[in-house]
Amino acid sequence: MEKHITIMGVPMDLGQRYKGVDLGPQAIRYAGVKEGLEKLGCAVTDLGNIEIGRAEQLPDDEANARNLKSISKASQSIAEHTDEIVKSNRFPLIFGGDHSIAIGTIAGISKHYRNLGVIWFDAHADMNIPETSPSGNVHGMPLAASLGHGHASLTGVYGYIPKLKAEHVVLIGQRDLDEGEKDFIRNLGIKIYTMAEIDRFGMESVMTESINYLKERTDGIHLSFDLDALDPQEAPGVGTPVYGGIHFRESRLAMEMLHDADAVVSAEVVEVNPILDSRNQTAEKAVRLIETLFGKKLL
Ligand code: NNH
Ligand code: MN
Ligand code: MN
Ligand code: MN
Repeated sequence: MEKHITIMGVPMDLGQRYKGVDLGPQAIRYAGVKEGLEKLGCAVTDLGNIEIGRAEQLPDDEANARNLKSISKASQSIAEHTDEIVKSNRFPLIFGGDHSIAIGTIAGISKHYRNLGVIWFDAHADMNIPETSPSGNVHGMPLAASLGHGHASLTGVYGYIPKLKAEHVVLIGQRDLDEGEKDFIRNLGIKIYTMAEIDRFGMESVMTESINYLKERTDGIHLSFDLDALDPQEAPGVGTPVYGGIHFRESRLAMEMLHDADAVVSAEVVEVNPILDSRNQTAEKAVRLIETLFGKKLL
């Protein structure tokens, strides 16, 4: 694991309807992420938060993708900043903001890899397109957009399509899939371990399979971690909680295994909303997971 880390905060809240997710980066910093990583011997630079423009009232409602143009514009800037971090040979560690930021982060990272892999922890699949989205919220669309599906303002970010191939993606932790997403996952043959598979086979075998699968096919893995992947009893500070989720202990095991696999090249932690949290516990768990990803051991 690259020990030279650049943190970038992306206070994006345009991809969903709750105020407060734009405070996610500050909540994660407050939970001591830089100090924790430095204790592990990492060299950490924090760029602070990048600028996210305001929601412009543009006629994008008929596309069933709220704030489409504003998100598209922000994604371009997110991609540029992320690209710069990769170019400087540092590990991009990005804090959201809602999950729509992944459109930009993956756009900035993927051009540096022949076959970027993605491991996507989430209660949801984020594989909607405007035609299938039940909500019109763009944070439910970033994985589809990265695969080249959806509105051109999202798929075309940073000038190339697609950013990812379907066979280079693994989804973990899902328990709330929309009908259009289910069809999409089946038709594209996407590798997915829903909560049912985690319950049946255990996180260890799910991660062993996922890591082997991605290592065989890709030249680097981007970790996209939506905190709503965790059970809301343990991580209440998210806008769209779904019960029956991953326990903190299982997620820590997953991060231990990703550390040991030594294949993760970039990471983002998204959807932390401190306004909906209690005592910043969701951000604190996020920080414990990040530390584990970078090699913190219990003994
Ligand atoms: N699938 C739903 C939608 O598209 C919910 C998405 N919400 C998320 N995704 N938090 O991670 O609106
Ligand atoms: Mn998500
Ligand atoms: Mn989610
Ligand atoms: Mn180590």
